[in-house]
Amino acid sequence: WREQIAPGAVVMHGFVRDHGPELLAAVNGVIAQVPWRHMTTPGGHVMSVAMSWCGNGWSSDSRGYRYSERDSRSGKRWPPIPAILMALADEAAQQAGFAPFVPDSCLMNRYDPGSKLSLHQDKDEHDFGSPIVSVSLGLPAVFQFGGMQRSDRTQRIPLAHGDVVVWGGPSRLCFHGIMPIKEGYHSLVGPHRINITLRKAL
Ligand code: MD5
Ligand code: FE
Repeated sequence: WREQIAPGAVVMHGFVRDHGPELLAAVNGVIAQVPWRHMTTPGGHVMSVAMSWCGNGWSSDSRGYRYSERDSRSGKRWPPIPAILMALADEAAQQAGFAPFVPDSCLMNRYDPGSKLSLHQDKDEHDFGSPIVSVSLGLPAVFQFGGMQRSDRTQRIPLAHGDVVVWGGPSRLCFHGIMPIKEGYHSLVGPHRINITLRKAL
């Protein structure tokens, strides 16, 4: 079922529940080329979440965060976004009421038990008019969804394997995070949560 949790924010429960194997195959194809890595924040903290990406990639260093079409080490483009993810992003965005959505960046987060993502805003993209489409696979999570100020009160939203959330309109810049993932084992994904986000970054 579909649930609007705020203006522009729609949770599509189970939207991709029947497509786990194909989605994981797409993730693994990217991981073979861009292995999971723990990024260091501009503040010098190593993230508990492991990341990979395709389309425009993401980087973090002492100067801040940014998107880039090439790997600065090899000079090569990051791998393309798999077709199944482009199609899913467009379908979910349309059903949530957004115009055709053509993402140019796909970030993947792998959470192991205990991993978390502290409250933050996604504001390194150049285009805040486009939504972000987020896909949850594997272990469940509790999503924290706040307001435009870090200090605003947050709602806790459970997210399960196969859920898709579209974050657009006024929700695009809200503070959000992921509470520490509980121990567990998912029959398809194993002891992990994987989140895939599709974005228009550049
Ligand atoms: C996750 N990832 O579950 C989340 C899903 C990230 C990140 O937060 O930055 O990689 S995306 C949730 C999201 C995106 C954009 C806006 C809002 C939430 N929001 O306004 O709440 O790993
Ligand atoms: Fe985020």
